[in-house]
Amino acid sequence: MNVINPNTSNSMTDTIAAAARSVASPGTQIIATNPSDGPASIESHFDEAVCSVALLEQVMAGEHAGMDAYVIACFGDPGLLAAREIARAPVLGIAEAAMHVASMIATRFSIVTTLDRTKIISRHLVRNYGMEHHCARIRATGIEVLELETNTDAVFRSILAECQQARDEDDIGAIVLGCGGMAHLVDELQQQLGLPVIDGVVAAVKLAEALVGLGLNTSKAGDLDYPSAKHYRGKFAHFSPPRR
Ligand code: 5HY
Repeated sequence: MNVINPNTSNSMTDTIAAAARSVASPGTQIIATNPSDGPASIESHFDEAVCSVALLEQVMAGEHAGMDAYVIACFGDPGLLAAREIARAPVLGIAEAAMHVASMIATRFSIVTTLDRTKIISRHLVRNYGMEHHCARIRATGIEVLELETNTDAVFRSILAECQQARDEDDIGAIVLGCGGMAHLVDELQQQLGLPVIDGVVAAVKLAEALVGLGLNTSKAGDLDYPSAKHYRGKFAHFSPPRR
């Protein structure tokens, strides 16, 4: 299973890989990667657009290597549908996975994410995934993504504080963490909060295993069929969809 961190932070990929391996079944090999080209962190629509190109190159390479599943380990689920178009194997986004898992164990959840400006990205996903009924509120901590790797004590305290407010004010049964870079904080947060805290990385790994276990691949009937063959020019020529 290829767990792709779409930003270029190797250390964040290590954090994500550790979380993925902590729940992977014995037969599951976690191959954690990140592009070497693109944004160090993804905190805007522009970051998402640019990181998606390198992300799709990783999926193309995975298809040549016969990968059996992919996880897009960024809470914006950037490039998810495009990745599904070029992949035979299942592709899971951590936001989609976390929200679905949360909705199965609680009727309402809140999302606690990084910067205020990224809330709209989560809101679009809540709507796209039909989660408006379950998602009580999207809260931002004001923490930059890469801060998650630096002054951890201060970061942990402010995430905990926002989660406590969500628990005490939002009438919810679970909290969804809004960044792949928060994967290592789940256990401590859950212990201190006394309610389920969902990390999308581990949720996506287990859901991907379930789809593989069911023998299900990305459907090629309809809009997720392979892109029709055509010629891409210039530096994107290698993206030219082949004739099948
Ligand atoms: C993430 N950005 O999971 C998102 C979080 C965010 O680089 N990895 C990133 O703030 O949208």
